[in-house]
Amino acid sequence: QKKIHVLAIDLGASNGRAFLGRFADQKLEIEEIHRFENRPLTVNEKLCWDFDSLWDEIKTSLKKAHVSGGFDSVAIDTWGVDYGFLDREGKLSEMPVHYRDNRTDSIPEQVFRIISDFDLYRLTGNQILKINTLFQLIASKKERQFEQAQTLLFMPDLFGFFLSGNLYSERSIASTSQMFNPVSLSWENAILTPLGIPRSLLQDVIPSGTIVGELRQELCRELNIPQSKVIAAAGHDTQCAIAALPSNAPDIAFLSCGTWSLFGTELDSPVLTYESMKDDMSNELGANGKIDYLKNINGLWLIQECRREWRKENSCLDYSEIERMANESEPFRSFIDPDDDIFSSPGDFPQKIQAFCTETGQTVPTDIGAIARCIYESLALKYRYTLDQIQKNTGKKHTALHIVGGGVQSRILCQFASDSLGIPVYAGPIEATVFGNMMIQLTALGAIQNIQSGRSIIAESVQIQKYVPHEQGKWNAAYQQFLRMINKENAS
Ligand code: LRH
Repeated sequence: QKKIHVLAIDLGASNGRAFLGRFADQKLEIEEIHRFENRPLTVNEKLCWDFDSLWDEIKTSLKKAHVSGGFDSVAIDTWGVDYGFLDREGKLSEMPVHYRDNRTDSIPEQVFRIISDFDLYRLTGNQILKINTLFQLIASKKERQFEQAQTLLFMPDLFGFFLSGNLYSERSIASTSQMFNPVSLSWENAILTPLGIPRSLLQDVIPSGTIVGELRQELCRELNIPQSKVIAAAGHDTQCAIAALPSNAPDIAFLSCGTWSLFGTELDSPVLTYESMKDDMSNELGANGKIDYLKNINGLWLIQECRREWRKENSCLDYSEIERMANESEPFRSFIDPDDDIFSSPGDFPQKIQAFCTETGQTVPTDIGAIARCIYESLALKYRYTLDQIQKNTGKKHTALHIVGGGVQSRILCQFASDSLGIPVYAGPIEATVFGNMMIQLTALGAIQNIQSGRSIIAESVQIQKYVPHEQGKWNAAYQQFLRMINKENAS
């Protein structure tokens, strides 16, 4: 069989990476060819994507991939919800704003006066989060950005336009927007019209894994590379990661673990009940057309932000050292709700965690180990809270959890997840987003049949680490303590 080369470019919260995949004889080998920073810029007091530098890095990735053996196709994925506007000439009309900017702080409440939260949920299935595209768009509208804008493109589609010159809206990323109906698989006019969002801004939606065109000729000339196909894989990084679950067992519980913790399971149809909305569950479209019924939980962002602060004193502090200190700290002293609003924007997290513990009448963690332990335990307990909600809303029972993504490297978190849930955890692959992006490209190219075959190939080619639950009695007691804290918080 001829070798097929695919290039996956993944723009993540801490950095962007380009990987070249070589596929032959039903085996996929991946090689990292480029890594670069992806830091937000502050422009006019707004947190923005550093679009120009990212576009330069993408071009460097294309050149490096050419030198490393060339590629038949390329696909870009990014985090969900963010977008950019093109003007009448097809030029970027503003720097795309980063969802961590606080411009949407009071927007959801303003929107609920026109459409209730339950109507938004029933029509889109998206967990109501102030970062969702819909709320960002209302902020853009208030800032009069619509005046210049002719076209809205979600970030992976925006880079796809720069690569191919074609306009489209890939389905997985559209389904993070709170404007897309997961049943009719179309933009939801019952939301767009009353909120004054012109349908003409939005592109027609195409399924994940569509070949959208070829690299633009001028771009190939500029970089001195041959043409190759541009594919809309799953534009949404989470959906790439889920496509790479190393198992085809039914009713898998998964955790796509990185800056965010996306905890959920695959379903054939969405759950759009009031109870599901109250449980903060999302229904997002997977690359295989299934519904990913999941919760967005603030993930290793909490540790990343603490480390940023601690590094001001100790510039060498790395994650393994933080985990070692957490391991040596006393268990179950205090818990936070990882999704409390104070943890949504950056800045002095150790202090924020201490403030949360003070306000909830708990022991205040003072050193690095105690704060980190509080975070890891709280995340693991929030996973159990979420699994209970999922099982209640779907009537299904899950007997194992698959963890994929960078968080697989956090052994303490994988172990605590198993302990807290009382089920085995299978951890790996770390590079799930890249594997998934590539498998979806290979499906589009006809080299593999479907996502299911891709998952079998991944299961055979990567190492999976198994964790089994320990100390069940203690974790059950801790969960009761966590529930009391979280229910009190929700009530207040
Ligand atoms: C994870 C992720 C997640 C959310 C968030 C904004 O990277 O894509 O699924 O959408 O970022």
